[in-house]
Amino acid sequence: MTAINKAALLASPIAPSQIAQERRNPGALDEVLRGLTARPRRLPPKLFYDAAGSRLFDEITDTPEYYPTRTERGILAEFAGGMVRQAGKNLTLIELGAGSASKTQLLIQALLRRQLRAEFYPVDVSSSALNGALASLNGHFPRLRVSPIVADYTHKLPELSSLGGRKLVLFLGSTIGNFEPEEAEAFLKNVRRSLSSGDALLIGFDLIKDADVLHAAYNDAAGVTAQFNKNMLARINRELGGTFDLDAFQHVAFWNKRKSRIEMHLESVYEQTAWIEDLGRGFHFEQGERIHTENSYKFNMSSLERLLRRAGFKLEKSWTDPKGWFCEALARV
Ligand code: AVJ
Repeated sequence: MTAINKAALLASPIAPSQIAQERRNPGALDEVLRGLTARPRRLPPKLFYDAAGSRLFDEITDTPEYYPTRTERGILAEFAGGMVRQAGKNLTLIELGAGSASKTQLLIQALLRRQLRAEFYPVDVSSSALNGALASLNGHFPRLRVSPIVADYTHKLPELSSLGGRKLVLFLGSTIGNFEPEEAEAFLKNVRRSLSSGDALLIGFDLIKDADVLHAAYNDAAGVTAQFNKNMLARINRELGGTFDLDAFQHVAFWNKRKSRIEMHLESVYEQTAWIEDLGRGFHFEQGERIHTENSYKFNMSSLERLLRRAGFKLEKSWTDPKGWFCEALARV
């Protein structure tokens, strides 16, 4: 058994220890404490994605305002064949931040038209999202072997060197936009180091566009994004014994043109103190004080090409939609 298969078994999404972990989460304690005592206050976006948060994100992708997912799906639907052909023969797929892997099916389909069998290693922090991926893929693709890996790939990438075939790492959905520019570069350097010459990366970038379109995508009329943002606090309540009143915080999202990013914050509606039992302390908020929960960086062709080059990749080919709203880039080690 290869190292990665062992890891996949150990990190099995149905391990009882992980069910217990959804109630009390010591791993998150340190980051929550550091973030809430920092000025300005912040919480890391990966805390969005527990079972409820992953479900809410899927709901966001169905809102009429949130264009990235359906735009990227359109690009994949049209060009998946060309993408896997460009990547090369005998591919093994690894997807970082796979979530429910719904867009990936388009690439898998295209891949299985070119090769008899394939292996797919979806990696995600959310075991419930991976469970969904596993269930939908296993029935659909008998020639695909799926080995899910529950891991925080932002801290440590799974060991890829023992995998056979030419590796194609997928990093879809513009998740790269959640990293600060220097973190994005360091992260992609890490990915590069775990690959061999000839391996490839297929990465999705959300592109800079009209400010109103960007703003609406993060302020949907149905309020799903607001709920998603507040799930961060709901999760602290559930997992760390917090007393955050979700009605006492307001969802704030806006386009920061100078920094080329959407910012999301939670703003205290009035002066208040929230307690976190597992930290044994309270946190005082002034009226209007914000917790910065997410940045979502947007790119243009030259900024994405530069990022890839600095990380040691060569942009080989890219695909976009008719409006030029989203870009799928194939980069080679
Ligand atoms: C999954 C990081 C790409 O930044 O657009 C959606 C997350 N945040 N709505 C994004 C998100 C608010 C999303 N990414």
